[in-house]
Amino acid sequence: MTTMQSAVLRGPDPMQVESIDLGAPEAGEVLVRVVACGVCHSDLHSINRAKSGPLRTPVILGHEVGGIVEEVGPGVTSVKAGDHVVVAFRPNCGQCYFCLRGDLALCERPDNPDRAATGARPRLHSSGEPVLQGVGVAGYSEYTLMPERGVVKVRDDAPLDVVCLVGCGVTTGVGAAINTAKVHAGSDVAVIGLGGVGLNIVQGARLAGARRIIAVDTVASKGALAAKFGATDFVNAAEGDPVAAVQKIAGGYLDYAFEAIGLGVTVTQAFNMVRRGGTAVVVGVVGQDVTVPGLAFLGEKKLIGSFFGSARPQYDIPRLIDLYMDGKINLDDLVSKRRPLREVNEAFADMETGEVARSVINPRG
Ligand code: CND
Ligand code: ZN
Repeated sequence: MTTMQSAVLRGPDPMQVESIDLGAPEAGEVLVRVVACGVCHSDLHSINRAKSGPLRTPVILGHEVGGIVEEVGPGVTSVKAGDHVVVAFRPNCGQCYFCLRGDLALCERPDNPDRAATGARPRLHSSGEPVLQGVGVAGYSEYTLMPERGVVKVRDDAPLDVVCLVGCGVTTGVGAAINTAKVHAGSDVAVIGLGGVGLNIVQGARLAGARRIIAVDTVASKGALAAKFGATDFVNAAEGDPVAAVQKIAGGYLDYAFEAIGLGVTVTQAFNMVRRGGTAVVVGVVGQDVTVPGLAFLGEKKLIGSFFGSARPQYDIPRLIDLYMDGKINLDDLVSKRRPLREVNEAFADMETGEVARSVINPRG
């Protein structure tokens, strides 16, 4: 049994740092010492769901983890103590219909360590009370316990407090452009919402050889930031209709538009930005119905979703880290702020201003 410090969400109130008990790794499990955990908007969605009621608590959030293997349970062969790893928050089973088809992000039976929610025995406790692993990880903690398929060994020379972001935002964003949409060279692209996810869609489109990449946000400072990731133009959506503004820059409609916020209204904007035959990709977590003009489907417009960048984590995560180490993608400018665990609530307050790309939490800071 290990006792660790974790930021625990118990309902509508801010997270509090508490002592949490964690069992030793069992068969097929890996105990990871968390070096750094990024702050993703999906956790803000969870915090907001806790405020309005439907989220099960107590829960430890945080799913963008870079860490070092502390101990492995019986039968684990792909990693050993001391290995550097990035956590893949949706471990895939490798056996279901979707895994066999190669669509690992769609795995039907993720071996999710959110065990109390799935009926299995919970692994984290607070004075005997079970605590959930939010999005299956619990990264705002000194340690996390993952199934083997939920950790990916990465090269030792990559800084874990940067490449932790490959655990969600980078893989989700770059993957949405390259794996899901398969942006083609020379195409015109818009990205609506320039947080940690949207900025990575921008650089995914750049890697794919897009001609124009029009970045859209309501926060003016995001324009200069998006340029560092390959955006060719910026539209401030606070200053008027972004669909008309994007079309003016592009001289017409686009081939691809990505929504990376999680709002119905911006999904509609993305759909209206693309030309006949074009593709609007919803990456944001949209908790509401979406309205689009039905006749546009006669023009063979496509409206598609993207989950975790349609990634195959064991393949995509090391490859993205190589691209970073070779200077081909920019991760350094994603880290706007570093904070200790006790400031995790302030990191979410920063996110709500829209000014930061990503904050990174150091659980031992
Ligand atoms: P973050 O909050 O960092 O960024 C959102 C950005 O959108 C900010 O820059 C805002 O200023 C901007 N914005 C807000 N409203 C508007 C608007 N009306 N028009 C233009 N810009 C606006 O969020 P993030 O990048 O961490 O996450 C973005 C979404 O992606 C969010 O819904 C998150 O839950 C989701 C996501 C999806 C997946 C997946 O697998 N599909 C994985 N991780 C996160
Ligand atoms: Zn995320």
